[in-house]
Amino acid sequence: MANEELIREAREALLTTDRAKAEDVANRAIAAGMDPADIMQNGFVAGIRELGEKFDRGEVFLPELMLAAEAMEAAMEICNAALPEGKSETRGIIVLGTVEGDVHDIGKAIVAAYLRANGYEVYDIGKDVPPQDFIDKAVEVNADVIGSSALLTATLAVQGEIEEYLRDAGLRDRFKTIVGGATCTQGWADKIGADAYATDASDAIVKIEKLVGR
Ligand code: B1M
Repeated sequence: MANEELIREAREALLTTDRAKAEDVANRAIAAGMDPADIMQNGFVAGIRELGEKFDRGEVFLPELMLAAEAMEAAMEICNAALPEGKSETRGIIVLGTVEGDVHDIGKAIVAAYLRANGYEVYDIGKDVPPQDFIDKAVEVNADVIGSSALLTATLAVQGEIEEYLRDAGLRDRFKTIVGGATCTQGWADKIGADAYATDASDAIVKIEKLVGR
């Protein structure tokens, strides 16, 4: 079956919040030798974003969003497991989390999987994480980079708080920072003084590679 057809089915599975179909399409795409990043980004991510736009317009409601998130997580698990193994020597240590007040963790999980597949040691500290916890973990594991994800306009400010907490603790030069998430922009990253902003998981790899300089 052509990749375009599988991509269409993946998008459709998310739009119809059909978890079984999402799993089935993900399995068939991987079995057909499709790049897991391709089916993920162009199929499932495109589908859930389209559903988000429908939610914004009042055409679907929270229960549909929750069901779509479940379907997305199931598909993501299959696609992430098919990503290539990371290299044995670590390219850098990354602490990654979704900021306090925000439970959107699908994008963050994709970024974590891509980083691992590209040879980074990732400490995924979860969702709804207070700013101080990012810093405590980074100190504990001697991280190179602190990465935060924020999807709500209301929670973007927490990414700025991470910068403030780092400055107040005299640790700003010890760690590089990267921010991302649907409502985050390069302008926002510049405003709060983050070292980098990434639009998606592939971009995160490129930006983090520059940050760690390895
Ligand atoms: Co919510 N939600 N949601 N939601 N949700 C959005 C974000 C929204 C844009 C939908 C909309 O209205 N169009 C909107 C936010 C509006 C705003 O603030 N501007 C919204 C809202 C309003 C809400 C609630 C307030 C709804 C309510 O309760 N009335 C509520 C808030 C809960 C909370 O967090 N406190 C809520 C709840 C939920 C669910 C729980 C139902 C579910 C999340 C489940 C989960 O994550 N486990 C959910 C979902 C699924 C969405 C949408 C539809 C999809 C999010 C997603 O998974 N996208 C979303 C619409 C949208 O994003 N357009 C929406 C796919 C994912 C792969 O993309 O996360 O952007 P994304 O990650 C990308 C890049 O952004 C980037 O790489 C990733 C991979 O390519 N990236 C990084 C992300 N983090 C990065 C970090 C990096 C680098 C790159 O470096 C560290």
